[in-house]
Amino acid sequence: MSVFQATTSAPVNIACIKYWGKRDNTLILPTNSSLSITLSQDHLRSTTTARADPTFTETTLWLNGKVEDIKSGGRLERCLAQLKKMRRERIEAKDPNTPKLSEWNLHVASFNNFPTAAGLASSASGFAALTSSIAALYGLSSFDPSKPSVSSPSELSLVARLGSGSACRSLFGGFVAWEVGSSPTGEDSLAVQVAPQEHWPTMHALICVVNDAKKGTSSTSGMQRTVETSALLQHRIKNVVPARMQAIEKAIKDKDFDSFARITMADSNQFHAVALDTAPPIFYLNDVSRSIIAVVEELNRVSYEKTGHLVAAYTFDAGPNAVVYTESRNVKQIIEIIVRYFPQVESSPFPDPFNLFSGSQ
Ligand code: 2P0
Repeated sequence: MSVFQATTSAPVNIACIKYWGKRDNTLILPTNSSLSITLSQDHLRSTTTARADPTFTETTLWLNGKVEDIKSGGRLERCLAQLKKMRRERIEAKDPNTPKLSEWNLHVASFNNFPTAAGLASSASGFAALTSSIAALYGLSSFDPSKPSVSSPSELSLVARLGSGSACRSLFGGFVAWEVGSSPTGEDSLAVQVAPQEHWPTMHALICVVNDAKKGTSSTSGMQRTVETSALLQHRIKNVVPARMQAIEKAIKDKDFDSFARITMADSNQFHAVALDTAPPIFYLNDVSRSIIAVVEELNRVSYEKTGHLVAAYTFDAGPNAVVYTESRNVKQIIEIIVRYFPQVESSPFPDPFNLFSGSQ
């Protein structure tokens, strides 16, 4: 008897231009474009196995070994419905002999190798891995380069987006834009690769785990409150992000680290300003986060005076953890400095544990 099962994994992505705000909460359509780097090493990944079987009495999802509720009309159900529709239309309708997997229940098991919901983009890798594993199970994506794929990564990014906005960017490696789109039905709000990882292989991301506890305000509810209450968000959407998207894409194409770093830090700071401009205000950074900003700013000031160039760029998502982008030649120096100023928890003067590991992007 045939077994219908597929396992894929997807990494976390870290945004340089932040997504914060939806214009459609059901279809997950953003208020602005965003751009991220997908991490390429094994530290921060979700791995998902999907299996279809006619004997399964219901569809079940396990997240890190625990059964998750599948809410009726919820995000997961919308992703599954879309993948089933693609399977029906693109495969089963064309070949009457092919098994009708779209009619069978699924068992889906997903594992994160890092803390869930700690501002480390677990929903991004999670929904990207879920989408790609079911797409592989359904024959929508081909792992054999000699066979044409019946769906492109950008098309699958539309499905992952229905699960979690930032997930659409984890369908690609390297440097990835999520285009805001203008259609009310969302078909042009998809991810595209700006450049593959090999384009700028010296770019590294240092992940500084300031606190791996579950975050206080979820991104979903936080950004909704921001859309409802922040005047600064409207300025950001109209007057800031479009020019920044163009400028950072150019910086990436030119491998211009100075411009990349300035834009990335400015956008992280504006995102946190917008969070603060929300009523009631949202605080994601803590004292350790702010100290990391001070250290990187000072490093860049000294480096700029000496060489005319910057050495590092910090960015923070919806939590206190820092990601520091730097190029290969500066990784050792940056790690040494961070560990000197933020010793590991045993001897740390700070209340929060501080762990650091590095990976190339
Ligand atoms: C980003 N974040 O661009 C930004 C920066 C957090 C700060 O994408 O509601 O978990 O599932 O679409 O994708 C977090 O938002 O929110 C996020 P939903 P998501 O990476």
